[in-house]
Amino acid sequence: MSVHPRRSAFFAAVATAAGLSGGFAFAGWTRRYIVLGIDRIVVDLTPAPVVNATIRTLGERGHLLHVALSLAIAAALLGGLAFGVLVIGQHFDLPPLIGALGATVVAAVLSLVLTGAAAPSLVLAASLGAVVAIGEYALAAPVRGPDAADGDRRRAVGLVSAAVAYAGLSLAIGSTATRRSRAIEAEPLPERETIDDLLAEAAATDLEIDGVEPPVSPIGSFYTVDINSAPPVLDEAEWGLTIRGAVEEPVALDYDQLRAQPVEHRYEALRCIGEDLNGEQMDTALWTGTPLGPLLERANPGGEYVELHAADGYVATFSRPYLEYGLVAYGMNGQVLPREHGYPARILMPGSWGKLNVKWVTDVVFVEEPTEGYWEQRGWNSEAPITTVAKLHAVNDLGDGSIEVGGHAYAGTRGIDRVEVSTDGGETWTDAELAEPLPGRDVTRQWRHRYAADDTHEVVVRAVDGTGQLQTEQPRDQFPSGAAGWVRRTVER
Ligand SMILES: Nc1nc2c(c(=O)[nH]1)N[C@H]1C(S)=C(S)[C@@H](COP(=O)(O)O)O[C@H]1N2
Ligand SMILES: [Mo]
Repeated sequence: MSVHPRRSAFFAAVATAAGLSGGFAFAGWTRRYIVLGIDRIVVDLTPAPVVNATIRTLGERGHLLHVALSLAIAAALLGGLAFGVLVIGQHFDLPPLIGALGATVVAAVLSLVLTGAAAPSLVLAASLGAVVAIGEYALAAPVRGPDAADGDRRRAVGLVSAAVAYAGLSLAIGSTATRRSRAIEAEPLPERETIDDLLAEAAATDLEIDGVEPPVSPIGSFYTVDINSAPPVLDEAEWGLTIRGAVEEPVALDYDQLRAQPVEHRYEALRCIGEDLNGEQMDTALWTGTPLGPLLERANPGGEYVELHAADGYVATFSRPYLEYGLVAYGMNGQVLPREHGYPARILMPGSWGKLNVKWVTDVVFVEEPTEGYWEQRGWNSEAPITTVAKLHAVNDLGDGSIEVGGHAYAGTRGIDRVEVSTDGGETWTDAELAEPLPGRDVTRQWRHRYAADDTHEVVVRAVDGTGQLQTEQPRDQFPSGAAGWVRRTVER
């Protein structure tokens, strides 16, 4: 029998769309979806120079790039499979359904291997197989007669319309599945009144500058940075934390035991070492958890270096003193820690870049010799001191000829003493107004400055940290130790 490559490609494309839709309907945007299974491998295999160049040029949007690539790979694999069985079926004149069955089995196995999730894999495979079957029948029994071309087109349009409807429905169902996967059923946080008081206290320090985040970032606008494109969905009943390795007495805690430890509420900032100097990956939250110190005392570690392991395959490494004021956090801004930020628990360590603050943490492992974590293997410096920065996030025209500029300043545990603003490109400097500091060792601080201006001018901002050290003027790229320099912006008049 003759082979119809173009018509086979058409059916293969529709089968692919149906498969990817069906799989999404069941899995949602989670690891159970084939695209994210592939994404993990793509991220793992991407060479460090490419990862670092992407962070530098695209920042957070870099995610879109590898997600798009993973989607393309998934489509190529499924499309190639569907096309292959259709062509082979025609070539060898196989009875219909043989190819559909084969495609279904292979797609199911492929998806299962990539995601470990049976149900979404079956729905994906069955959706793909169904369209392959339709293709097999259509290719085996082409419409004949004078209206053949018209009949073909009508069938094609019908099939595409059905596929589009199926995709739309899958998208809707899949979004619900995504939302459901993010939901958490855990005991609400204790000491509700204390938390509310602390949140109110933070809100009271807000300078309320248009375009500048409040002192404590709401959960929805607190940045996220992950090596994966969807958070792992962990079950608190199966989760546990161990402190082990070079310790005298290994410690193991399950979720209930963690929640039964002494409670601490703490304002603490996180900032990603990969962010632009004036980037948005810097936020403060109010965290609830238990101090790591007493747990470490129980373990009595001998090793001088630490590895933190997490359920998403992430590892952070650093030397032991960082842990001294560590917190095992299970709450954020009065909520049970959201999945995006590490549910069931994450470690927070004052004075460290965001990347050491491991989410979905499972093991604290003490070792005798330094080892390399996920980002260290890619060339980043795990113990680089946090650079001092004053960000310029808002330039507001107040309408009466005056201008308001503002943002947040941060210097890790050194704190912020002063922020200086220049409105003449750095010739002269004025002290900015500072928000009352949040009571915390490692927090961001809002600043604001208002002035009159008639002409176009350049605003420059710089901070002085708690040790009296002025923010370095010398610009530096984020790789490998964090961005430095002064933020400048031309204001047009
Ligand atoms: N398990 C795990 N922990 C992690 C990461 C990760 O990818 N996996 N990313 C790190 C990085 S690079 C940063 S900047 C912070 C971001 O924390 P957030 O997403 O809660 O803001 O988490 C850190 N902890
Ligand atoms: Mo980061």
